[in-house]
Amino acid sequence: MAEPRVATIDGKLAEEFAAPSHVEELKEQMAAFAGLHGAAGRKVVLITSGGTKVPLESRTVRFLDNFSSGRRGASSAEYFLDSGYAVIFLHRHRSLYPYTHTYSGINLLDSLQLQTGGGVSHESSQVVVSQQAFPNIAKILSRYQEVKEAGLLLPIEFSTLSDYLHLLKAAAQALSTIGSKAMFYLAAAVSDFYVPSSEMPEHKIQSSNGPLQITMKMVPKILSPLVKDWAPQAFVISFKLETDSSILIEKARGALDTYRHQAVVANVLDTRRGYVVVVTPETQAELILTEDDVRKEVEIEEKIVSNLTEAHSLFITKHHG
Ligand code: 9Z3
Repeated sequence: MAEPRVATIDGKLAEEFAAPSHVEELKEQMAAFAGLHGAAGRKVVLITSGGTKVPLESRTVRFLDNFSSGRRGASSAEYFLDSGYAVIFLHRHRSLYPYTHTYSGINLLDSLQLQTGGGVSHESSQVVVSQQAFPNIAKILSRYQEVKEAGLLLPIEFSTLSDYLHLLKAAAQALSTIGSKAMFYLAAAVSDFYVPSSEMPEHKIQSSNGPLQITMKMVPKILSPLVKDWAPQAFVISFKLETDSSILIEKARGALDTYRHQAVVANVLDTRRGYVVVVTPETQAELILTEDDVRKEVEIEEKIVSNLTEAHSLFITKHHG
């Protein structure tokens, strides 16, 4: 008899993907965070953000990566916080981060000035931030501090595909205690391919061996156990990225049919900052950033989050009210 699918994925996770050493500790932190905010009547969203690193050698010199900057996740986190959610921000190490993401392109040293106050020693001088170089810095800093003091943002980092898979499973289990109040917003760009640890060379692959040929395996579809077993009552949103817009919606619908979750945010690589489609089993909403929005510095994430938070409220009342 065929083994149940979940057992297969759990088995694969344990066998072929090394768990980060502190996964249990992080799971407890996430469970405590969810319990606290759930008890306070708050909804909790788990945002995944950034790309994944897939090592080609155990003592890793080389790895497969992808384009994702983490801006979608970082910016969305701010809008979720503004909508009253508590946020677990599961993000790629050094990818963009809520509140600081606006300033990611800025050279810090070009934006600061030294005021020496007449003395010669650097210790007695003051460093002044130019508000021109950091637009809206006072407002953003004050909001960041507010969020931090209220304990509304729990940042958790991953680097490799293995870290990501184990931490997402831990997060799903940790959030299962708050049922439909939990939302999963899976914006990270996760590799579809990997080299199992059993097949990975220990040392740096030698170029003296000639051209490199690698066979990669398919990454198990983590959405399946997440929806069916780990957090079956949660509101789950996946993202679908394509470069060919003609297959986008069909792919998004395919994912909904396969995994039976609540919505797919579909986007195309080149236009992802200004156009997405939120696809649900019954509906399809095009979200577009107009020229007027751009002038007013509205971001597409504001529209995505507003669409999904509304749908999440309806979901809670309808299914578990
Ligand atoms: C997305 O589609 C995100 O919107 C982006 C955001 C990664 C494009 P940035 O980080 O970009 O702001 O630079 N995320 C999911 C992409 C993905 O890999 N989905 C897979 C697929 O489409 C599986 S879930 O098959």
